[in-house]
Amino acid sequence: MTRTMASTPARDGFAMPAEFAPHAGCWLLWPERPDNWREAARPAQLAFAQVAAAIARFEPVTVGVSTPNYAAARALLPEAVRLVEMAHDDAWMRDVGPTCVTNERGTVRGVDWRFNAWGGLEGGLYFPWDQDEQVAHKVLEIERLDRYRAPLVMEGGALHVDGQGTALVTEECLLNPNRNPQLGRAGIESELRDYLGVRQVIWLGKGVVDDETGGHIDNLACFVRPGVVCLTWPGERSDPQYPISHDAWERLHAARDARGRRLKVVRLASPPPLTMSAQEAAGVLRHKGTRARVAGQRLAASYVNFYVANGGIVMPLFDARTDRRAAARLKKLFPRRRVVGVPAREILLGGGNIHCITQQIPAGKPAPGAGRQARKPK
Ligand code: KQY
Repeated sequence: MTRTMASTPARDGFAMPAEFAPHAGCWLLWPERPDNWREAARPAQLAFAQVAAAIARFEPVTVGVSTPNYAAARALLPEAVRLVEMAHDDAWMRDVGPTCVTNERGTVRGVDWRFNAWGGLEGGLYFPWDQDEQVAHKVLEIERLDRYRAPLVMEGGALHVDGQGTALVTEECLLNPNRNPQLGRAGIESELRDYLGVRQVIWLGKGVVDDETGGHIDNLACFVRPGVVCLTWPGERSDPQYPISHDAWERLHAARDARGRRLKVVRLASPPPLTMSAQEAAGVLRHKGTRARVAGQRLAASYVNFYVANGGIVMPLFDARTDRRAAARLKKLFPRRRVVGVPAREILLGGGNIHCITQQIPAGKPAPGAGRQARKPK
């Protein structure tokens, strides 16, 4: 049994490791809802299966799928991928899965954030989201990891850490009153210190233009290693993304990390502006309460939305004009990892990308006696 701890990770000596630290494995969810994924989610399922297969080259992968979709998913996924039945509302494991923390002894525990579908009734993307809200707990049960239930509405895609005490977030997302209106900047920083075990929070301004999550950091910038941040950079100054990336560039250069270091910032050129076609939009079922998909809508495409696996980088491919350059850049940034590209337009049409659909479980060993005794049942 998974214990729900009455304390906080920081108090217990736990902190979130960086994504580039070793993993025990990776989790995804199966895309199913026809009001977010076109053509009853079939093209997205093919793309997710390719992502799962690519990550499975580097580390164990588990996919959560609803009961009616189990057989079809099993047929599309490689045998090496473990498939488990798990109810969910949509397929964004980064945001609905646990954020894992570790201590010096290698014990892994999970933070289970409150989830409100990126804004609840004030701009959230769908209703209801009660199945998504239970995903993190279920993953922790299956992984036999103890759990911290955080009081904060938060998504895994809204934060990055360097594993040495620094977190990277955006104001657009974390200070949006549709997440934690009772908390200001200081209150949110204090919760991040408690639940991620960080000492320094670096605030960027806005996220990627038209990112429906409300400015997730995982589409804008990420740590490549401690002291080095990779930032999405548009091709044209006239692009509305330009002032946003420029502002992030300036803030990153003005910042110090938890160890007092200045940051090196590396630009990762974005694909040219991409939009949803009329045919793509027409394939999505309209449903009251779910964000509509409209032809001509700009897609929040960013190569920063890659997944760091053990020994690999699984990156999205968007456009033949820019993919190769982005892959070469990532290869340079991660010289000891193999860069694998996966065609990701179908994931992008659903509002996110490879980083958003994955969640790593850090390597570690379970605490001796973990799960023998419940401390605070919920
Ligand atoms: O960016 C993410 N972490 C998730 C994207 C969610 C989009 C929902 N339609």
